[in-house]
Amino acid sequence: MKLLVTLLVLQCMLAVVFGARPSHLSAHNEMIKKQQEDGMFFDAAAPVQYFDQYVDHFVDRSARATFKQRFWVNDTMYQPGGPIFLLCGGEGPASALEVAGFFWINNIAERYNGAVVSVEHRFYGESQPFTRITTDKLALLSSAQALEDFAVFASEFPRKFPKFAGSEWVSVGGSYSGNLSAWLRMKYPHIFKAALSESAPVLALDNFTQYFMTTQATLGPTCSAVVKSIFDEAAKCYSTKGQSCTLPENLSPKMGWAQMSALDYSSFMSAMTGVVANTVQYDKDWATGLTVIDMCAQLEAAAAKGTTQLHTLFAELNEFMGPVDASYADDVAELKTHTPGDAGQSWTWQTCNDAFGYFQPSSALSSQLLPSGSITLTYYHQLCKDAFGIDVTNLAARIAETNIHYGARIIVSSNIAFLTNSEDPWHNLGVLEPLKYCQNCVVHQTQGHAHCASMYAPRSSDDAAIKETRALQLAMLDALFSH
Ligand SMILES: *[C@@H]1O[C@H](CO)[C@@H](O)[C@H](O)[C@H]1NC(C)=O
Ligand SMILES: *[C@@H]1O[C@H](CO)[C@@H](O)[C@H](O)[C@H]1NC(C)=O
Ligand SMILES: CC(=O)N[C@H]1CO[C@H](CO)[C@@H](O)[C@@H]1O
Repeated sequence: MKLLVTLLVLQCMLAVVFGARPSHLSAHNEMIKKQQEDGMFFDAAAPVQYFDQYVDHFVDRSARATFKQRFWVNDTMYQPGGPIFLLCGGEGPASALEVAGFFWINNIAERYNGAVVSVEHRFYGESQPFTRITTDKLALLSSAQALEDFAVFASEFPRKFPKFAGSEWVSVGGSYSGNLSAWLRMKYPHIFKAALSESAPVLALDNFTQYFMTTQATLGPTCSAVVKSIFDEAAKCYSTKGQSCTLPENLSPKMGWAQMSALDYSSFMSAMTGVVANTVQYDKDWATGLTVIDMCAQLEAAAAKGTTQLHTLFAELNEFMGPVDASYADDVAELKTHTPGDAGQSWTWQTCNDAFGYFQPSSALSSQLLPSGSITLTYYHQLCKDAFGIDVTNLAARIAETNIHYGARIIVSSNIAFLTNSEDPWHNLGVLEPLKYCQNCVVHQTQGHAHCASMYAPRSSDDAAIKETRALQLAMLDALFSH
């Protein structure tokens, strides 16, 4: 569970990711109930369909096995010749929800008489090439294979559904799939005419210390200090081997403080950051039921009453993220189980093997929030090694290679919208400067919003900043499609 908190915070819809984990069903159900009350759930459910996808795109075509890749179509708004918006799956299960009106893309489709199609990413949800997964099979889980999946899907689709012949494709994605979306347009401009890419970390980075710096900035100084007091207490418990420690049992490791190794300590501390990091990342825009303002008000009020009250509240808040208790051995064991559909495992594999990095250590620069050295880069590197046998001592070199290969922030293309959000810790790895070689492209940061903010269906509470971000995307698409 914990690995979802530390590494998998790179998905637009947190609930869907958490839904994959049975141990958290109760928290998940609570959240769904809340969303239903907010009118965020939909009666219509497009039927699930399956596409025969190649397991390995890079071997001889005649030798290729296939697997069933899930997808959903909403063509309610479609008129012949209208564009098809392909929602690229990311690092979690996909569902009918994605084409039901949960996202703004349905309104866009309506404007251009288009269709919305959601395709699940290989190795996530039920789109599993193998029933049993071993490390050598995981080699087929890569962004390169995933991009081919989407390109092959879009090319073959009109053959399966002739009424869509002649339609042009627009790729759409947020977070990791925002990266895939932009990439599709850049790699296959003959298949994808345009791309919407929000909150995409286009820069691979091993030592992603800015994650907690933005988290800290979004919380603000007072709230950061309150949170820091809890983490400092944990640091004290660890360094004194529990001799001097006021944390209650539900904020303490099961193994006991005295037994903790440095790797256990990193594992534990990254779990401790769960509720804080996720509340910041999904603030307002995607209702987890807790906004930064709510959370900080509660934490500050509890802190004013005393340490015990603060610790009790923090444990309660963290409950939703799963028990804070964590150990390095558990992390490795969880990653080694190789269960198909285990998003935590698949995503950790990709960060190690696809050389994305995206690891989130504490640093001297985020020391207003996290004690220095509490979450180390060594911890993440060791996980790659112990769970998957991937030696990441040269990860920095491989990441440099990935960035050279794909250009990172130098985008030579057209018709791509790169959106970031100022409160989102991931914005640090996004496209932030105007692009010189990208025609009819949008580079824009929405102030005061979190991960994937403009992707969600419009609400009456939308502010001017979100409206502007939407208008910029429509202006880009208006130049391409009639409405
Ligand atoms: C398709 O999209 C429209 C417009 O958002 C929505 O009203 C409808 O319920 C959707 N249909 C399905 C099956 O999701
Ligand atoms: C990671 O980056 C931080 C600040 O950017 C730096 O202080 C630290 O030494 C780096 N760690 C490693 C292992 O490179
Ligand atoms: C277009 C794009 O966003 N590409 C990036 C996707 O992510 C990888 C790894 O972070 C980058 O190397 C690509 O440049």
